[in-house]
Amino acid sequence: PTVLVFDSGIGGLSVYNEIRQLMPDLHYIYAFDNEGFPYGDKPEEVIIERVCRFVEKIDQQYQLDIAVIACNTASTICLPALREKFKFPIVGVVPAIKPATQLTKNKYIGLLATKATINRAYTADLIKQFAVDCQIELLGLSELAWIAEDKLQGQTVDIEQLRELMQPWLTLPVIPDTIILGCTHYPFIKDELQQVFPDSLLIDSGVAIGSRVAFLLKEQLDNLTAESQVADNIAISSQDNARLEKLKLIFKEYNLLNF
Ligand code: DGN
Repeated sequence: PTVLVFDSGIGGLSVYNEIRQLMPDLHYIYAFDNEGFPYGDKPEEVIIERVCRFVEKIDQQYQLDIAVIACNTASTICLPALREKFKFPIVGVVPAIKPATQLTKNKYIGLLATKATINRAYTADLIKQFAVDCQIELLGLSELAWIAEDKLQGQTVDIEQLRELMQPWLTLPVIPDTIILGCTHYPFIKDELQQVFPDSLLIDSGVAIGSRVAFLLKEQLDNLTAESQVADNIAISSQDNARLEKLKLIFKEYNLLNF
């Protein structure tokens, strides 16, 4: 089966990693809209239009069996439009609010995401549905996704800058014991965020998404044979630019070729 993992940037690689660990023999296409990155500051209609167009183009070329929108900012707005347009299953990645409510001990949760994800009605609904008995602190930041992209390209993360950005939480009388990484870029700076919040549990949606994809592809997976020929995994971007040169090396590490 052919699996598309889509993000605005390279954050979705954190989700791709989890899925591929579970199902190494599928055909993966990692596609990212680097021309539109970051999505966090874009109007909703623009994101819906870009994501639908991108997925359509890739489906025409590769006949997808499933698409994972490995971007919270896009998933919290695009899923209805995508599900209407395409017949194959669409898996969204949205903030792990439900798991957080099961893990928190002091019923105090932090949600870290892009400003757009923080402001979405979808996110408010998740909170209303699952976190009624918890208090939730929301923090929307534009900078963190960039910091994660830069780290993947070899730059060291400036912990002092992270501390500055986290001031709204570091000055709280009590810090949430469970912090949701509500953007797929953030698992890449988890170690650094853990240094800033040493006593909090940091969680993301990656593993749950892997299981969801396995569940949806169950029939096809059962029919996979040793002879099933799998084409190379590939990475596709919307724009060629200087940043891509470095990315090519990263993609090799992720077993993504033909870039
Ligand atoms: N990786 C995306 C997310 O999960 O929301 C957002 C990155 C961005 O476009 N700012």
